[in-house]
Amino acid sequence: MADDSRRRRLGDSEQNVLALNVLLLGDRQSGRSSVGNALIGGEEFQTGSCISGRCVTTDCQVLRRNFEGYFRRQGAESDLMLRVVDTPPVTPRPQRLHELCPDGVHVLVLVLRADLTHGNTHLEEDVEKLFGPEWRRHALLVFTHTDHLKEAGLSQSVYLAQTTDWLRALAEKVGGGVSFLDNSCDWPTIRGRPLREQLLRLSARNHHRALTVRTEEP
Ligand SMILES: Nc1nc2c(ncn2[C@@H]2O[C@H](COP(=O)(O)OP(=O)(O)OP(=O)(O)O)[C@@H](O)[C@H]2O)c(=O)[nH]1
Ligand SMILES: [Mg+2]
Repeated sequence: MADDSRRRRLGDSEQNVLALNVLLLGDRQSGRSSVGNALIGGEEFQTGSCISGRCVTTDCQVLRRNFEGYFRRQGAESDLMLRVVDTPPVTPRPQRLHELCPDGVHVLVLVLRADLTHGNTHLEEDVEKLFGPEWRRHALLVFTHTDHLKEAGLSQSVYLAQTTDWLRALAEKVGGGVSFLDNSCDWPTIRGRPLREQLLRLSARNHHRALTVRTEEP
């Protein structure tokens, strides 16, 4: 566990910086890279459709963005430095994750499509192997493709009530709750704002402690 707060020199004064590592996980074409773009407020993660069955993201990629003076902490202004790790659809190997996030992961973002039904996968087991049973306190669920819900006239609460039992149970268990994202509208920086806030609140609830990657079997 690590607290990643530090200070950045700003001329004569010093500025607090809160650095958070965020890991995106989800099935192929779930919208992970689009969520990453919303979080960093850019278009740097490559997105698109699978071509000849090949996913767009084939290796982990880390992008960072500093949001200056993003929030106040203990009475002082603080930057928010997000380091977002995009992943291929298979759960990354622990060693690889450890290389990318030696200080651990503050927030796990599980990305799912709202326009598809989800059978119970090995997602929870895989994540537990990586981080141990504490992981749920650091996780939030993001449903993408919510434009399809709007088109179908389905509210978010009705959608959640109708979804599969395991997913509803997971939504209730994760510390950060659920977020709905329509990546087809707005600029990434605007679309990502509520998600950044949610992520920051979750991390604050965990006192900005990071989950360490388990590189050895317990
Ligand atoms: N309509 C709509 N399209 C979306 C939404 N989110 C993502 N997409 C589209 O879905 C496709 C896949 O999105 P990505 O963000 O690349 O998904 P991914 O999970 O990173 O995909 P892979 O890396 O190939 O597994 C892209 O064409 C996106 O533009 C959304 O909320 N609504
Ligand atoms: Mg991708």
